[in-house]
Amino acid sequence: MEIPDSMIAACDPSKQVVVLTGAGISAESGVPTFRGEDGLWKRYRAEDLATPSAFQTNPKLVWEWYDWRRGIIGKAEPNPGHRAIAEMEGIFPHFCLITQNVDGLHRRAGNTEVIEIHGNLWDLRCVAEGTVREDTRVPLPEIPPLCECGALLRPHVVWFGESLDQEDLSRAYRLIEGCNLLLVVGTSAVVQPVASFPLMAKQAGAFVVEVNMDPTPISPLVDVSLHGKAGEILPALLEKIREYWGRGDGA
Ligand code: BV8
Repeated sequence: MEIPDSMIAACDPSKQVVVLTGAGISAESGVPTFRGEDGLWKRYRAEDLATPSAFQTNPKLVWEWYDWRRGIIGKAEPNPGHRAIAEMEGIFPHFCLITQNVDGLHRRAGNTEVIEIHGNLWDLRCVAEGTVREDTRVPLPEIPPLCECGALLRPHVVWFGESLDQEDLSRAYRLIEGCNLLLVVGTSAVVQPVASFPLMAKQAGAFVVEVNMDPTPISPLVDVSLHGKAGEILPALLEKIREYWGRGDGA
């Protein structure tokens, strides 16, 4: 896969860089994507399980799905794609990662400037008190888990039909509208409002690059589309940036 020089020139380490990721960045870690043929749970669509009404109706079923996903993610390791994005945080002084993923693998890879805009499935929230605690036990000892107050605990994620955290969203909008370079990795770009971020960045004058196995609805609007596996493309891109712009990490 050829990475055009025009793209490397846009990766100026002095620039404001935003990386936006979706489930595709975790695919090479063995974490099923949502809409791929490996489908998160063949019998159900994510849109039918990751909703407040599904949880209201059958908290046990929704928790079985999340406990199953936590089991897979708990055994997963960050892959070279995650690690390349973690290294980018060290090269670009003005860097932020916005991820739709709830698996926590970017933080495990070393990223600290991260907005987990759809939450994190290792955090549990009391439906009555709103308090949040991290619980990484796999499997959970009881399904559905209960708070000390007796109320249900839910995954601290944003479900379909739920609004995103306002602070996260405002920060993400500021970053998207102020960045010079947006790298969009491994997302089918169908879930709103995040799916509109690439167009917003483009309209604000950013150089937008897509890394995906397949074309997506945003492919016609990006400056460069790199088709292939994120775990292969991102390390190659990082190497080219280092060659073109100097080591960047002081090496
Ligand atoms: C909102 C957390 C305001 C949970 C997720 C009707 C009623 C209510 C709302 C709506 C409605 N109709 C539309 C909406 C809006 C809705 C929406 O967008 N629906 C879609 C389905 C049309 N959005 C919402 O509800 C959002 N809230 O709008 O609030 C509001 C409030 C009330 C009423 C109206 C509006 C909340 C959305 C958040 C949902 N939560 N996750 C959990 O994970 O359990 S979304 C879920 O999808 C994940 O976060 C996931 O990340 C995200 C997006 O999917 P992708 O990450 O893109 O994953 P996908 O599998 O689709 O694609 C993977 C890609 O990777 C593919 O392109 C593939 O080619 C590529 N790939 C694969 N392998 C690789 C690779 N690329 C590179 N390398 C590889 N190796």
